[in-house]
Amino acid sequence: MLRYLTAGESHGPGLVAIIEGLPAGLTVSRSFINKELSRRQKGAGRGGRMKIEKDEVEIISGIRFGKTLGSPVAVLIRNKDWENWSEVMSVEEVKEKQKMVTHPRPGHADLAGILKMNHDDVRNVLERASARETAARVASGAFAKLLLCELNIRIVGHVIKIGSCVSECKKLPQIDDVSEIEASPVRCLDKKAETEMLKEIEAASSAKDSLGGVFEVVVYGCPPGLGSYVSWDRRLDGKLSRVIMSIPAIKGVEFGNGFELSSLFGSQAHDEIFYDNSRGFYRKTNRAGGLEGGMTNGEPIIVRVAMKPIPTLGKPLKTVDIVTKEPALAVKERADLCAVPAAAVIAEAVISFEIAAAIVEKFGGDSVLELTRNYEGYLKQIADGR
Ligand code: EPS
Repeated sequence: MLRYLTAGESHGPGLVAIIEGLPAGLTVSRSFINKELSRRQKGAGRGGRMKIEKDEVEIISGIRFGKTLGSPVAVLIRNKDWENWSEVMSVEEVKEKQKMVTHPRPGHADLAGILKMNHDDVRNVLERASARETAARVASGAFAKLLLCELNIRIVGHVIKIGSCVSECKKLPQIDDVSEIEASPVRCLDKKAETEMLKEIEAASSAKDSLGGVFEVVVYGCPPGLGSYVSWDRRLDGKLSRVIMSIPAIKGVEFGNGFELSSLFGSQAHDEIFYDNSRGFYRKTNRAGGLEGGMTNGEPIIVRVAMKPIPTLGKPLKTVDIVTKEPALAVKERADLCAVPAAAVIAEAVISFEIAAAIVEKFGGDSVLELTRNYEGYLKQIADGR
């Protein structure tokens, strides 16, 4: 079983992830993990915090001489901003009473969080609910990406909408498009839409507002049969939806043609099956987004994800003071204006982790050698059936 946990507050000393279940013998490059962390920090619309931080992992355990040991991997990402918050976020009692946050932001975890935890200071909630936590998820996902890479499974995420600007690029992004996506400040392949998106982000900034959008993630190279139809909680589309919806501000997810399928006849909605001696079974369309019956079907996995606008606003919305119960304006915390490009990177990470978990579940193996042997045996079994 491959799993991970994260800990850490946004303005605390740092973020931590513990990853358990990585097979032994996986080559780990710290520079690759740091590159993934840096991708998450980029993008037009990111807030002032990203100028302070330069996220990097310190590896605490589980790796020796550049390879996993098979024991839990622990990583630490220090918050550079901590030095400015050591009083406000002090672990020990402090002499001077710190200012409390009492104006919860509509759309954030603030109100439900204080009610649930019986807190009197919204900061006790927002520090953990902050999307800063996703840095630890991206670090964890980077380990999963390294494992997938060994099996030639590749992932690419790109932005298709910010605010009202939609990319006209209809082709599915390929692995060869990655450098072009990386070069775009909004991770968009359509240059015209990119210009419009940047203008819209500029306009939202002047209006002290925020923006959401839609991004798409495609996974190439998954064999058929990851996940399972036998029990509801083994379905891979369900597991993927859960991890994607767990990214802060995500409000919708669809696979393949998703919502559009609901208005088609069955005869138009499915991907007919063909057979060729060299390719084996194949499809001419991929409306299912690579998932049928809760399992991969061998076609690329295609996921589209809707992100709401960031709820922290320079022009705050109405709220209620939690102490006086009087009308008030929501707290103005420093935040991003648009984090859709960053969310695409985070989604790549959580999807990679879930697919790697499905691989470890199906092929087992305590070492990479054992896992790849089992994996190749399965690919051969499918090929021999031809
Ligand atoms: C984030 C760090 C946070 C926010 C942002 C994401 O840092 P700070 O609160 O110090 O500015 O910029 O979080 C949110 C937008 C949010 O709503 O929680 C990060 O590292 O991604």
